[in-house]
Amino acid sequence: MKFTAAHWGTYKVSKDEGGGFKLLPFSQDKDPSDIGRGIESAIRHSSRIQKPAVRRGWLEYQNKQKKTQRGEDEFVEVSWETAYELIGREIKRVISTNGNESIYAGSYGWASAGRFHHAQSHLRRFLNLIGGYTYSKNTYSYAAAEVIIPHVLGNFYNFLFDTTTWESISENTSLLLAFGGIPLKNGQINQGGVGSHNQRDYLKNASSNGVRFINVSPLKSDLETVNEVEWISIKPNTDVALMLALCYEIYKSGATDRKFIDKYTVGFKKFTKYLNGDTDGVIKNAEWASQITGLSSDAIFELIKEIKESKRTMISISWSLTRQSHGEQPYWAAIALASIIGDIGKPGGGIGFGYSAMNSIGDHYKKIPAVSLPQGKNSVKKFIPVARISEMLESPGTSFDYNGSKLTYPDIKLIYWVGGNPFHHHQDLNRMIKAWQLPETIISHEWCWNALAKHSDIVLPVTTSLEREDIALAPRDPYMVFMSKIIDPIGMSKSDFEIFSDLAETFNIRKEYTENRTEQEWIKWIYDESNTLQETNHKFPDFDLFKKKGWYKHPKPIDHQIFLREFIESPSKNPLDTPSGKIELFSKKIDSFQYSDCVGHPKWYGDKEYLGNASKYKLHLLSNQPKFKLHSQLDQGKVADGEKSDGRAIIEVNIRDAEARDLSEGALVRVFNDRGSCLAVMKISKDIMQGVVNIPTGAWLDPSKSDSISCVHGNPNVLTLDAGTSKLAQGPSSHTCLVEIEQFKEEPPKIKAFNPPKIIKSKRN
Ligand SMILES: Nc1nc2c(c(=O)[nH]1)N[C@H]1C(S)=C(S)[C@@H](COP(=O)(O)OP(=O)(O)OC[C@H]3O[C@@H](n4cnc5c(=O)[nH]c(N)nc54)[C@H](O)[C@@H]3O)O[C@H]1N2
Ligand SMILES: Nc1nc2c(c(=O)[nH]1)N[C@H]1C(S)=C(S)[C@@H](COP(=O)(O)OP(=O)(O)OC[C@H]3O[C@@H](n4cnc5c(=O)[nH]c(N)nc54)[C@H](O)[C@@H]3O)O[C@H]1N2
Ligand SMILES: [Mo]
Repeated sequence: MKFTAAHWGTYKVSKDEGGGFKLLPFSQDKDPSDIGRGIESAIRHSSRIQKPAVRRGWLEYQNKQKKTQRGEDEFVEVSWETAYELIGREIKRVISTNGNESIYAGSYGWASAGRFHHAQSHLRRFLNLIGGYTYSKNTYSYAAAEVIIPHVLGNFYNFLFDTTTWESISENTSLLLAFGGIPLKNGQINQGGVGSHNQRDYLKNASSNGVRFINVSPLKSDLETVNEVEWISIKPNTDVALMLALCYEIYKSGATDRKFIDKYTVGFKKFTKYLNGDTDGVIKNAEWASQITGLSSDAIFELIKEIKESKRTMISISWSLTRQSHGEQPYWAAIALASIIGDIGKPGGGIGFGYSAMNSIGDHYKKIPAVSLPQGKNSVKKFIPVARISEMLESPGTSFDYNGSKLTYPDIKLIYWVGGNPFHHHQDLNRMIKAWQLPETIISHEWCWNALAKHSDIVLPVTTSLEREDIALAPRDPYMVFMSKIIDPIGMSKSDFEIFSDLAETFNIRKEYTENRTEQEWIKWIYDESNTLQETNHKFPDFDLFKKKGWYKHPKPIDHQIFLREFIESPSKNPLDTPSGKIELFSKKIDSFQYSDCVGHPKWYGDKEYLGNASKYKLHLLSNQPKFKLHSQLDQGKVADGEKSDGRAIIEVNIRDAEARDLSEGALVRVFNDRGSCLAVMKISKDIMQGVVNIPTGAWLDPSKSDSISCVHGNPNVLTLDAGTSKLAQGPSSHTCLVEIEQFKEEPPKIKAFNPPKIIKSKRN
């Protein structure tokens, strides 16, 4: 039996005689995801990169004369030998003239599942052997939390993965107040692979067990269970104001859990001074929050009543709340609220982070220790917070703040990108496209002609995970899968490992890079080394047996994990990893940084770009995760069509906003602001708050020559804000964005996102 695994699930593969294949649900999967079937139509799609290719302008002028722009140029196909020679020569030149620091290989992105063919690990392993590279820190997923949580609550990854488990919620929670909902569409994913999708069952069980869910979100669909869910629609980016008002009103009414506050937190007094308005003259009461959030004071008091009457309250905050201007604050404010309620560390109570953001969150499996491909050591110390890429390219040498340090941007001459798509993930793409013209050379490995490939100078074709063997071993998922090779590599594509092994030859370091192991030997090495880390009574089966069966389920569940239970049981014996050892409602450390956009306690900052401040652009654009794909992956496949209309992205618009603009269902609209514009198709809905619109991410960028449309396909990142969350985390702010929409009356431009660029057969080939 052959299996394959992806971030969106495990699939049984059935091959037909003509060389085609189908992905069938994995028998162990309770709730298989359709996303995987996207590969059936994508793998041989005309967008597939067949051969190494070099941008003509780069090849002819090596960028000495910038006659052509990245993204607009033709490509020349070359042999692998020529490609390696060009890359080897260029990397050596850049290192000798500008040093390794001038190579950027932050190379953020999800690439494929599979523990051996992890694209970035190969890039880093290769570059570390030749002196290193400027790297990136933190993620696009939750950078603001990654940086603030250690100041407030201790280790971020404990917060992320030791979340109170669903069983504990089902059995003990009375009220689950979910900011940003618990979107089941996102639970399809698990980084590194997933055996069985459980989030739907968990939600259903909790709901049938009588847990009361309240969805605080601009989108109703963010929380769906078997029972009716109360939906409190809130203006995007204003949750902090609501949380602060809940804190203030509970505190003022004398219902604070004083014992909890005194024993487990520091800084409550300073925080309440702010709530009382002692520091700024503004009392953070329900009336105040009502002006900001769009909720009535009555609704806020109703919520307070529910919290007070609830025996056990869980405050859940979705990851999306970090991806907004001041994205540090929703986390800090939610932690303050949970502290005032006092249920932290108790079964089913306290605070939870990102239920259903991935399948493993709130799951009850213990981490399976596993080794990764060793990456070696990076001799370059320079890094950027990952979402500051455009600024880095625009402003070499400029200094900026980050988590208490002053850093400077390096002067990047060469970008090497494998396994991610910045033309998907980054904000304000028009700005990025300009900045992207500045480096001397850009190299990428891709399997399809997406915007990253089209905006590179040298593009090397990689195999997909169906064209090579691998092992799926995600530490937070109990299933391990042997990923069979299903078809031969398409065109001249090679795995990232093969490419870097060959490239290493140019630097005389092939042996150091491969350690004389083949792909198969590395997979076995990962299996064997990981096996040495397992407890004696839970060793993996013999490798050949595992390979033959195709999968293995780790037997050891843990149940009823309760976040921070040990700390609550004994704060002196199990202090938190914060300066005080307690929950910091006031952080002396953050206060000492003297950042005006992130002071020493949770605070409402407002922003220049949210509905409370809308003038020219009156709608708040959300760009949430797509239901039918992972980010931009498999957008060219058939499954992704589920989220499109006539091949274009769909924009969900409240019925009153549609009426006010005289826009009808299915109409083609131009969505625009000062940063850019895209086309999308209208879906009129009552399930989105008035004043809010949503375009899921993932449509491949399809730039147009016309100044009035930046993307004809519907990539929302031509519109989103590219600014750090604050000086503390400098995280991305994609959910902070105001736009306007209007009917698009011209002839609809053709979608060319999936067309390869013009390719010239080279004499050098
Ligand atoms: N507006 C807006 N923007 C967002 C977000 C949002 O909410 N709103 N969310 C953000 C978040 S949370 C994230 S994590 C990012 C995700 O952003 P990315 O992770 O960059 O997006 P992907 O589309 O998954 O990119 C993976 C790329 O790797 C390629 N690939 C796949 N397998 C291989 C392989 O084996 N080798 C190589 N070399 N390449 C391979 C795929 O073809 C694809 O182009 O987006 C962020 N951007
Ligand atoms: N199907 C699918 N699943 C995925 C992914 C994917 O691409 N496709 N990506 C994966 C990745 S990399 C990540 S990081 C996670 C991300 O997981 P999340 O961060 O949960 O993802 P989103 O879908 O962006 O956000 C969830 C909801 O938050 C709401 N929201 C946005 N802004 C606000 C706000 O200011 N206030 C409130 N109250 N609500 C708000 C939106 O309505 C949105 O639908 O998802 C993972 N799961
Ligand atoms: Mo993410």
